[in-house]
Amino acid sequence: MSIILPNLPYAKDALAPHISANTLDFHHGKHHAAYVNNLNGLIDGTDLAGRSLEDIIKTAAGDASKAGVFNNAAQIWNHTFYWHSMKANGGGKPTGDLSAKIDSDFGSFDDFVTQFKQAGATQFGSGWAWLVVENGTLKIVKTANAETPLTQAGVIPLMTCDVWEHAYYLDFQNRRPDYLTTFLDHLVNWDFAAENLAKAA
Ligand code: MN3
Repeated sequence: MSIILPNLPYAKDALAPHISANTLDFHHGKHHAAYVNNLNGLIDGTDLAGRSLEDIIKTAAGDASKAGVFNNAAQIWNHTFYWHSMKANGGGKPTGDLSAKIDSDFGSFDDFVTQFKQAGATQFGSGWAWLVVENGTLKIVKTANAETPLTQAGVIPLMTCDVWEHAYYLDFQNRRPDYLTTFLDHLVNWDFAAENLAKAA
């Protein structure tokens, strides 16, 4: 059984005008799809064929001979997680337990915003900014290229923002900080992050 490209959880124009249908057309239809095609080509006929995506990622992580498998598999997982980390009319402040936990673990929502933007803006080159829960405490982490918190013991991802240039260049050109601000103000799906936090408890 091959790894399948999941559909976007919303229409291609659902995030406009913040992220255009054109960006999602390329980002999901070309970039995400290419990782799926590449991975299936790499695992076809090997002992990784037929295994779950998460299993493939964890098996290939840290194995230099499986770097190509890891990079493509982790990018498939990261992108699917990123699509769910956004929604139409998202953004703003979370509510409930997640809001209270952000206040207690970061000091305030504004401190969280500052730290999340800082992580995304300072990830040199390509990568990801994440809100995670590590051993019960919320943290912001950044990862390079395809690296994912999924492989780190005790760390559970809650939501992520893709800071590879292909995520924002058509809509924001080089203005990555503006993309991060738009992500937090208009797109982030706090319901998804709250569900992940509830499952982590
Ligand atoms: Mn991407």
